[in-house]
Amino acid sequence: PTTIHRLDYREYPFNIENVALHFDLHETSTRITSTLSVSSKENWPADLVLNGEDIRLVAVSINGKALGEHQYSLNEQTLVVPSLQGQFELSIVSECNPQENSTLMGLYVSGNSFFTQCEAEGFRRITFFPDRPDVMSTYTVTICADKARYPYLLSNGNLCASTDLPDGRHQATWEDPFRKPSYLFALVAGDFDIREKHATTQSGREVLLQVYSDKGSGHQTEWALESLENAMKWDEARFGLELDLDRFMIVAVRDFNMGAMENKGLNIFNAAYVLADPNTATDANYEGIESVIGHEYFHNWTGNRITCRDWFQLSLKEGLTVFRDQEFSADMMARNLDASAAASARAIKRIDDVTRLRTAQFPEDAGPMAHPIRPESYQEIANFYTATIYEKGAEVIRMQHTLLGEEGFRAGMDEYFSRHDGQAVTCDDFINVMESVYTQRNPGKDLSLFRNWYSQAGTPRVTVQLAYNEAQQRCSITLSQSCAPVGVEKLQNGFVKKPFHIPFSMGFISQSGQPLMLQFEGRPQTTVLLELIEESQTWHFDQISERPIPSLLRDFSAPVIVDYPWNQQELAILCAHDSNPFARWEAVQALSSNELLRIAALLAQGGQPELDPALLQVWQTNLTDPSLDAGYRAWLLTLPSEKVLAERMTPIEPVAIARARDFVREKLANGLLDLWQQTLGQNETPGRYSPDAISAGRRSLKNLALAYLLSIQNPSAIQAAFAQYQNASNMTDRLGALSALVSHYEGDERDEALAQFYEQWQHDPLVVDKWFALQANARHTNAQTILGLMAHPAFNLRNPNRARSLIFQFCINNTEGLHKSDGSGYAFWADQVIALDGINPEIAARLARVMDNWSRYAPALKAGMQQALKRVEAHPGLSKNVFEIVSKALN
Ligand code: B3K
Ligand code: ZN
Repeated sequence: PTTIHRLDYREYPFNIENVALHFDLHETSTRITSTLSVSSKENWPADLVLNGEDIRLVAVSINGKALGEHQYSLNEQTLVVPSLQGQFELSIVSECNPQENSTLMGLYVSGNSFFTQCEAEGFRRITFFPDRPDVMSTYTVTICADKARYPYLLSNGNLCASTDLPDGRHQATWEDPFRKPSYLFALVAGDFDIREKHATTQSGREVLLQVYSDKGSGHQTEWALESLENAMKWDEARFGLELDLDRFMIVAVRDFNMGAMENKGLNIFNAAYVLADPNTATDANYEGIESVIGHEYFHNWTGNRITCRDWFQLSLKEGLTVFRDQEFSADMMARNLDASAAASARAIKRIDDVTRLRTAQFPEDAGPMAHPIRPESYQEIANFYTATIYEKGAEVIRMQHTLLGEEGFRAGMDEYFSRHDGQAVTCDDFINVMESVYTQRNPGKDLSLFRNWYSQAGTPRVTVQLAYNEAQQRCSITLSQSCAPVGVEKLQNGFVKKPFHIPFSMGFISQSGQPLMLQFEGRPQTTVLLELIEESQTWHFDQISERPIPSLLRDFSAPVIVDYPWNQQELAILCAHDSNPFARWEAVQALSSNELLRIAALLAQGGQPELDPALLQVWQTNLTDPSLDAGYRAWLLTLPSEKVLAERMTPIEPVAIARARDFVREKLANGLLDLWQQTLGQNETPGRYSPDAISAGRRSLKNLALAYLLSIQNPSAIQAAFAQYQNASNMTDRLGALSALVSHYEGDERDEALAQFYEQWQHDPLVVDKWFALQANARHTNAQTILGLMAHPAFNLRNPNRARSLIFQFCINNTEGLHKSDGSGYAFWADQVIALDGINPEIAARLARVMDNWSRYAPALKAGMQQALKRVEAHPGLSKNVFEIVSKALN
């Protein structure tokens, strides 16, 4: 496979002003006629290179004259018409087979409808075209199809004509007035339920918002439509950005490779991020829907109006749009709350996002796929829709927000649109704009070192030293940064890493738990923002009357790992008193991680652990502190995940980590039995279901208490769990109870409940996914169990949601099942990667990444993982998607 390098970018030599597409839709053979108005950029001839994959060329003509086979060259990937110059009209007729398209890229059939997915390189599976984001054109699309089966024919922009045709067919023509790259093209044809609403934009234009979903699922789209309207209002209020089309459509599809896609005016969504009602969707589902609907809607400006010059710039739109959706969710969660509840709602959102970063991105940044948020090279771009591009990309934008402040950041965004609207640009263009605002507001300072966040991979480590001089009443803080080479950086000779510009937010807490006032930059503050730009820098704080406890990296002001040797007593004070809710949670994480890792190490050597009473004390304080909201309390009382702990263990002993968590969970359950029981009873949410932050927080705390109590097989809690399962009025409670039972209880009633759950919900695919996922994650589930479930009539490997709910859940989350010492988990993984690769390489490559960090595991496991990787690598006919992942892992 060839490697594509960022520095090899060359402009496309032609402009394509307009694209007229005509689709004659048939399930097994769709004919597409594409007419392009082309003009050369230069005054000399150039080859016209068009991408095309898995499609059959029928005819090519220029200005109406058919080209003979000797006038072009065609291979598996490209159609080249040599030596063209000036202005001309190019017409291409081609055919594809949507029914047989299991890759879900290009044009495909799902259920009884047609859908498209073009980002990143799917348009070339529809027609021959320069399928790259810097070629921007206006599109006119005509769709013809059988009217009875496909009454709705949708594409981007505005509907301008529709007519009936002979033979029961009909056609519709859509025009998108905005220039766009091919990856934003979309087409949908089928029969749907529609929920719609007229809304007025801030400038007073009336727009139509629509949500299309499977026949019979229209009652599940209320939340999606509400979220869409909220997103529209939010982008106006926070960024002054208004919807630029007369209509905005969202269509839900059951077969989809990822979450959703921001096609201009016609977003196509995985049904999992659209459909919800209280009985079938959990609080987490409601939150996910709001955030993904926001994300895709926000792309209209950050992605569509201003797009990427090339795919190396992917984080330009993704990092920025994730930052925007995170802020949207935080604002939505904090809406209508008093100041303190709003602060904890925001902290919860931040904790959630940081947890995702630590679970998915930190390991990526330490492994064979490590790459900067603007990668230097790739073999398959589909493999680079990563946590680094998205989540770390969002952190890099957030740091700019922190350095510029809300107002400065908004000024920068305004300037970005005024300079680049309608263009395909680079990350450098973005940072140049932000730097112009930063320098204006901070004369003499610039963002030159900040740019290293775009060019270097790896998670920097910031080591903190504190020196206190009692006589001078002065406390000095020294920050030192380091970041070892990772991924491809290790292969580059003489590669030297440059320092990062790190905004480091911190405060001091007194020994009695009070926040200390610091004199900094001429004013008193309890939280200060230090800007670390050198390898090591020291700051002095005066009038500090006692040795303080530092509260570090407040609100996670930079995506780094902090090293500071707090002792357990200092941590305990922070755990109970830090006035920054995020940092308080961090202290609990630090304290409990230390304890869990100590116990895991002991267990790995066959030792007998004891629980440090300090941990029990912290849990007790946080269970009873009356100032805490339920949702925030739930986060404080949740043990760090296996994945977060694994990042701190060398070599990784996954089963010891799992056992240590069991041990600590049981101790905390037994030691605080009454408090857990009270918590269970005090957090009911009677009345009509609402997904708001306060109610969702109560449910999460209650279900957490239930899980603790079931971990020790507490008899009354088992009864309570069955009662909750039977009587639940919403899916969060029903699933909370069932999952506590499935994870911790072995009795027959467990299987009865599972069977009953399936019986009741078998008609709803998203609930059936939950049913598979529960079992994939259950204790005692092994590869054999999963193979058994794969034989269930409801299982279908071709449906990505189903594959994810069973196979991915098992391989990603079921530590003990995957790492079975007989190697059965690894063999299962290899078999499934190979099977999926024959169907859908993009999905197969995602599963392949499970083994990324194999070399960091304990020797006995590592050998088995390597062997499984080698088996996949040697499989004949492997896709370039999977090949890139496994070959990099083995390198
Ligand atoms: N931009 C799409 C992702 C497309 C991924 C294709 N492999 C969804 C999003 O980030 O909004
Ligand atoms: Zn996106």
